[in-house]
Amino acid sequence: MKSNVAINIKFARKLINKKSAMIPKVSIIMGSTSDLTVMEGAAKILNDLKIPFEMNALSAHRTPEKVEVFARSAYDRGIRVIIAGAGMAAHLPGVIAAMTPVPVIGVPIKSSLDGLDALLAIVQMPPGIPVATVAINGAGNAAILAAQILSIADSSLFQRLVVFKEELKDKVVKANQELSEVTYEFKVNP
Ligand code: RP5
Repeated sequence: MKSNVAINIKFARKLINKKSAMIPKVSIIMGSTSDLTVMEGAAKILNDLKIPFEMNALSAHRTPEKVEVFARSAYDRGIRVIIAGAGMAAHLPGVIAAMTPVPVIGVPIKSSLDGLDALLAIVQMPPGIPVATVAINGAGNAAILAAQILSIADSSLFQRLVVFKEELKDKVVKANQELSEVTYEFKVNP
C-alpha cells in the first residue's frame, strides 16, 4: 500500500505538470507596475473564469523594442486577446494594436487628469487600428470582454459566462431584498 506522502508527491507533480502545460490565451500588459492595483481586477476575473493568462509590464515609451517583440510574437505564442492598461500619454494599447491583428482591449488608468488623458489617448485610434476601450480603471470589464471573445470558440467557457451573468442578476435580486427592508414612513414597497 502506498504511503500518504507518496500519494501527495504524485498529486503535487500532476499539479505542477498541469500548470506548466498551461498556455496563456490572454496577455495582460501594463505600462508600469504602478498600474497593477487596477490591472489586478482583470487578473482576478480571468482566474475565476479559469482562463490561462500572463501578466507583464511593458512601456511604449520606455521599452519600445520589447513592445514590438511582444506584439509581433503574441499570436504565435497562443495569445488570442491582449488587455493593455496604461496611464497618462497612454500609447501602449494603440502601439500594440498597430503591430498585431490579435484583438487589443485598452484600459485607461487614472494616474493624472482624472484618467481623461489616458482615455482619449486609447480610444481615439485612427481608422484601421481599433482598440476596444473600456471605462477608466475598468480592468474587470476588459477581462469579461476578453472572455466573451474567447468564448465564441469555447463552449465550456461560454457556459461559465452564462453562470457569471446569472450571478450578476442574483446580486440585483438580493439588493432589492435588502432595499425592501429599508423603512421610511412614506416608503411604499412593491
Ligand atoms: C504610464 O505612466 C504607466 O502606464 C503609468 O500609468 C504611468 C506612470 O508610470 P510610473 O511613472 O508610475 O512608472 O506609462
